[in-house]
Amino acid sequence: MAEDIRALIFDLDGVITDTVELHYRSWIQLAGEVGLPIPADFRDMLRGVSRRESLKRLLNGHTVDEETAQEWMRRKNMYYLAFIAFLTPEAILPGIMAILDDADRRGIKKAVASSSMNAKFVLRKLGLFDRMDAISDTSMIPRAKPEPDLFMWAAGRLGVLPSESVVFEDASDGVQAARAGGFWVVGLGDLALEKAHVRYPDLSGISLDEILKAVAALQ
Ligand code: B16
Ligand code: MG
Repeated sequence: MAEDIRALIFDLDGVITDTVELHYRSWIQLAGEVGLPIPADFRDMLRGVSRRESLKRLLNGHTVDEETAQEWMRRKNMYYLAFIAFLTPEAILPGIMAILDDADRRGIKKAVASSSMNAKFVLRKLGLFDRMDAISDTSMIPRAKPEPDLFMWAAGRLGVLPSESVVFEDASDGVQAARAGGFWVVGLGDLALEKAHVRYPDLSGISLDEILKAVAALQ
């Protein structure tokens, strides 16, 4: 039953805001400086994967020593921090605010679970930090998606079961992580998210009521 859903857990990048593009531009800047070719589909390869895994995908089979890897990740993050410094609430993706407002009216809790170590900073810039009942990110939970840890910690913090929670994800690693934890999953975007329980291109015009009914129909 839809009434059994007690929490919504949102991925950040690609769900609440489109920082995918800013991660991409930061890696491109680094790649240009150090002379690395950009793999085809690199933008989508970055979705939901950790900083370390993003570098691995950029290296595309090449290897660098640990000192170089650390320096490149640090530089990429510096460029990313410069981009996100300009984020404002206008960067919140369509549909999110209405869903958060409706969750509040219904007494449904809200959390963010992100593979980004910058998640709290981004949420502050978007004006959403104080609207969340829990926030988990890889600065505190080191095992990124596709491991379920980020979602499990958020549910524990909220005091809800995974089966009482709906996760919103735009990346296959994120869908895999949420499914591994036993959560209901709404997949967003045009990537192959066939393992999500419910799918939408994005949340524009999608009400929480519609989402809860779609989940209830599967129970
Ligand atoms: P950082 P999410 C992920 O965030 C991004 O999708 C991914 O592109 C990024 O590499 C990862 O966070 C790590 O970010 O370098 O800031 O720690 O989708 O899980 O909210
Ligand atoms: Mg994402």
